[in-house]
Amino acid sequence: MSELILHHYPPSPVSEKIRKVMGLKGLAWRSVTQNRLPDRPELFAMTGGYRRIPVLQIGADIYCDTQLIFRAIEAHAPEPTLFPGGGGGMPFAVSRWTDSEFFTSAMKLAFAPMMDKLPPELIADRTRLYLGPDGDMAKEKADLPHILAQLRAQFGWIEERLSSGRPFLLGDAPGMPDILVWHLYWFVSERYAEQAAFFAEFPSIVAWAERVRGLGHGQATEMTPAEALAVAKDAAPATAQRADPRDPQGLAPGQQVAVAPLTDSGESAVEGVLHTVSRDQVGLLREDPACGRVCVHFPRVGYRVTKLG
Ligand SMILES: N[C@@H](CCC(=O)N[C@@H](CS)C(=O)NCC(=O)O)C(=O)O
Repeated sequence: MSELILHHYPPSPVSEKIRKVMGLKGLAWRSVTQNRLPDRPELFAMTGGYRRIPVLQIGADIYCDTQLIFRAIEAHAPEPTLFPGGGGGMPFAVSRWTDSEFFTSAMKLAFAPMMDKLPPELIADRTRLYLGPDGDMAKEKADLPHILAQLRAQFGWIEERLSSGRPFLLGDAPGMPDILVWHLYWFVSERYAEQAAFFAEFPSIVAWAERVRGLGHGQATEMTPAEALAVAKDAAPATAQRADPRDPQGLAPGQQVAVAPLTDSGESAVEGVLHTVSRDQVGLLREDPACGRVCVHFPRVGYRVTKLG
């Protein structure tokens, strides 16, 4: 069976979700450390320019966005499940909140107070990416009390849930909702200097976080970006063609399409030939001399698929 190859970088909170999936499932995986700024030629050759991190690679199948990476790893290694007690579906809805309003509040707290100590090009890049063309991190820094009020209320919902005494958000076993919240707890606790005072009013969260921390990250072995590219080149996409006659856009395998995020973040679209279409994902075939033929997978929610030609 092909190895799980995760393209990520250590301070990436969104990647921390997937590292924690590896821990929850006790998986062995290959770790490819990418640059923190988008100088990632080997990865872009495979994805066709998808800007974000993390990306999961299984042979010549490339999975973009954690929404889809959760599903890809669950399919690859079903036990222990990310959805204990039949808790599927809903965690993806919860992820729309954790990845948007909750993430934005945490991101502002992680970057704004520290902005003068971080490389200006990193601040400029992330401000554009997360806050759009009118974003202004200095303004966010001046607005810290408001950011804290927003974040405090949202962590408060989690405290309320955990104070029922169950060890994890779905009950007795850890699952995807724990990982969604963990990555924001981790982001704030790693970056915000006053984090201990901030979390002091959330004893159930602090105790839960130690349980989630204890799940670890599985067993990672490093691989270089060039080695990962060679893995793709030696493999063929393992995904079978799939059509969906009910697709509301009339998307069908064989069509030339572009896939782009819905945000106003200045990210470029990825182009390819549709190979799989379903209610919640699409897969595009692409060719690049560096990696041969690959299938690049995207979720539907949060992305627009446009037919070309
Ligand atoms: N919706 C994406 C968001 C990914 C994301 O924003 N990741 C951050 C890193 S934590 C990123 O790509 N930042 C810009 C970069 O690293 O180039 C997902 O769930 O995977």
